[in-house]
Amino acid sequence: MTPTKLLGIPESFSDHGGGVDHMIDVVHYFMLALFVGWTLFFLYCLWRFAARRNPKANYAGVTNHVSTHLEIGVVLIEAVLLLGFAFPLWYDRTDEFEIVQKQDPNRVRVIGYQFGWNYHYPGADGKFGRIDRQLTAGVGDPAIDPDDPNGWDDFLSPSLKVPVDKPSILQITATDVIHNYSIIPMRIQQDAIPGSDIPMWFTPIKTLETYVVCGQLCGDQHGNMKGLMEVVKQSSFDTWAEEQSAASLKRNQERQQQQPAVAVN
Ligand SMILES: [Cu+2]
Repeated sequence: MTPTKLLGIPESFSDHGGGVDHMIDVVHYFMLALFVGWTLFFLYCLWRFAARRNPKANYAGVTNHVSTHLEIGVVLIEAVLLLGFAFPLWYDRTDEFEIVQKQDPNRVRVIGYQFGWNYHYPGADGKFGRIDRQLTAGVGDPAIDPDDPNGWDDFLSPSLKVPVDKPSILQITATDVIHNYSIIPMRIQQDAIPGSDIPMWFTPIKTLETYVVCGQLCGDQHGNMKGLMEVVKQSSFDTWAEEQSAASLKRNQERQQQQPAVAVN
């Protein structure tokens, strides 16, 4: 029974999740060792310095350096945790991001708002339409420039759908206040900040249906920001994305035709 299991942390379903869980386990074993060690020390002190064993006060106090050595030991272990586990894990993630960017990942923009998540997919051309925050139609709007042809096949989704065994890069933003996009089963989260587009990435290793939540208290309905997430087979993801993209393209082309021709001189 590892600490992650004991604490009821949901199972990990991402490629890098095992590393995060290992880190959580190591920290908890260390905390357990500290707890047991300091408790024993405390009990020893109660016995060693009890009034009945020491009827006369000793003004010299402790003369050995055991506690100093213990403290140094704690500092060393903490340094090992930070330099030996946390930094390499972080380095791995940031270093691999460069590689993942070149591997034709699945890309999605995530727009947080009070109180929900909106998803913007680039469509069949793989290119997002130009984003212009001045054009926003309100809270949760992805603010796609309707005049940019790259955006005509883009489509929106009220839930997140990603293919299994393929890296997904999510660009996280918000339209009102700071939220935090958290996918606990993927062991990943990122603040959603108005005006910023911050990437986060992960590779799901199993098909499943799960939830995303908001990890930042953002208002009275914060608790309702639970959103559906589906990890599906690549083939069914492709079918879904193609359908959505084609429908969106058709809508946008019709809209384009309905618009009165602009006089060009
Ligand atoms: Cu929120």
